[in-house]
Amino acid sequence: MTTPQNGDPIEVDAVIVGAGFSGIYVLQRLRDQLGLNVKIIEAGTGLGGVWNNNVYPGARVDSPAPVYGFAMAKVYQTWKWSQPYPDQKELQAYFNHVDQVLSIKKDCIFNSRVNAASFNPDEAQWTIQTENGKTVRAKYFIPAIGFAEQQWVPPWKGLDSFKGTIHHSSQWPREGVDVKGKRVAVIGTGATGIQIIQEWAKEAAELVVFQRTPNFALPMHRDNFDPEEQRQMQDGTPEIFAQAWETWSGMHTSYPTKAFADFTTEEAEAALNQLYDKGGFNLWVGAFSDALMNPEANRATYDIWARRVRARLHDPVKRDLLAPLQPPHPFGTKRPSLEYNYYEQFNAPNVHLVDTNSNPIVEITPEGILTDDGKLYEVDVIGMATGFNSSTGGFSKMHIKDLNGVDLAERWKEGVITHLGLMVPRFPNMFLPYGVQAPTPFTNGPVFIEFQANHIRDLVKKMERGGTRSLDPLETSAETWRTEVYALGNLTLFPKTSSWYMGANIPGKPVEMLYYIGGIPRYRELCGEALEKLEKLFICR
Ligand code: NA7
Repeated sequence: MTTPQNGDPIEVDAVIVGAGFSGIYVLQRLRDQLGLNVKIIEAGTGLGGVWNNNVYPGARVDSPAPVYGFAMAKVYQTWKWSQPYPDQKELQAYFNHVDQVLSIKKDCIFNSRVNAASFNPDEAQWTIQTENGKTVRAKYFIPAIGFAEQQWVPPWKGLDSFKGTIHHSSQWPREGVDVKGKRVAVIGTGATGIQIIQEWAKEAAELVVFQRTPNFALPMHRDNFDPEEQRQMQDGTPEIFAQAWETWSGMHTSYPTKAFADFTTEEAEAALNQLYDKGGFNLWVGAFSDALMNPEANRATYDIWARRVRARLHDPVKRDLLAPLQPPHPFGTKRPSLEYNYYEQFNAPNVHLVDTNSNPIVEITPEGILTDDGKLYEVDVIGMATGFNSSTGGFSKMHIKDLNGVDLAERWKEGVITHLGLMVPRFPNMFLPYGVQAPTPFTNGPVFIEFQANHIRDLVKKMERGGTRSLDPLETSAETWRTEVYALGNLTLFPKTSSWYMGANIPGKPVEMLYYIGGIPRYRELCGEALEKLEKLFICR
């Protein structure tokens, strides 16, 4: 690495943007296994990505330990998880542990947001700039910004006029928000909304929940591990990772092999009830191999879910809104969340539910939230859990330019184009881990990212050995990949639902299958084939 003089650019081999799981994995692979000079540029204050930034009440991962973690022995052998579903504080401590073991922070530039990147084909170099005036040059450019970089707040009239405070989940004050004795509202009932609601319902004087679509939430069994369980888990971790590596989603779980038609009604109900009781994402994974493709199998799954949840709710109006008899969309085609006592909270007299599907929010006034029926809900604090412009949104402010100066955001305006969700034609030497058109949100992130980091390492190694200065996929390779992503999506029920998987939560965003549903093992095979056929599928210069 060249030592910069008075504002000269920093020169390295690779620049990664983001110090979450992806950024750390890629740094470790390129730096420690290939010996490259690598820097991470991170907008936040520390390691962890969303686990450093998302400090809203109740923030907790819904993939279980230890498989939601790094698979390096020196990391897991020296760390004990205290909870099956670790909360944000434990994850933050975990990332500090990761730093102690892997020495990550020494190669990070914190508090710096990338706002421009362009590739010079003559020099085969990326120039990356940050808002605070830093310039870094590198052969490889790896935006590892996750899928939740760009928050979404519906443009309601009057947002700025509110006299109380509004906090989006991704920009929560680190010192917390005291809601004791206050009237509060939560807008949105995705994974985030559910976590905030579970906490605020216990503390606030009145909580008003604004729900547009019910979340088909599943039980999270989250009692802390005892020392014996911790020891057993640590001993079993290598095997758990090895098993997770082979599954469709990178989770340590088994997948159904029998279709719905192979079950009697009684057998199907028993299997579904068992999965509901088991908790976690087991019911999402399903009792039937065709649960996400066959409307009948899907409906049977929904009916058991609704029956179980309805039994937990006392108020008939809330019951019909939270777990209606008719599903508003096929089960599992919006991401189900995990809940602990979400439904029981609605039995408390201070927790109110407003259906914004039939009665939308029309305005935020100085006093509170006004709905279409003219009713004003007066509150002191609003928790905005309205989600993200997933995956593509985060690139809009990075101004990444292709060989012809075309912005990536512009390139994707009419629909995403990538090869294997990892590279984009005309953006040479740029890799997008945990990105769009990859299996990303259907996977347990760390396991999937480990594979992608290995694949990036292997591509870079091959380039370095072969003297390849720049590599980007052919347009035809990317077109073929998009066709594959769409075709697989169309075999499922996902396109029937307006979800962020389809880009449908953001007005004006093209509605398309944004993620690859073929699972990690198949995706891995395809990446392996691509590595073998570089000259056929890529432009190698
Ligand atoms: P999500 O899952 O996108 O949830 C956003 C929620 O906000 C969802 O319930 C939306 O209802 C609701 N929403 C969005 N816009 C509106 C408007 N205009 N009016 C009313 N309600 C609205 O985001 P999360 O932060 O909960 O979770 C993101 C991911 O992070 C999650 O899946 C995990 O992987 C971690 P809708 O369903 O669109 O009707």
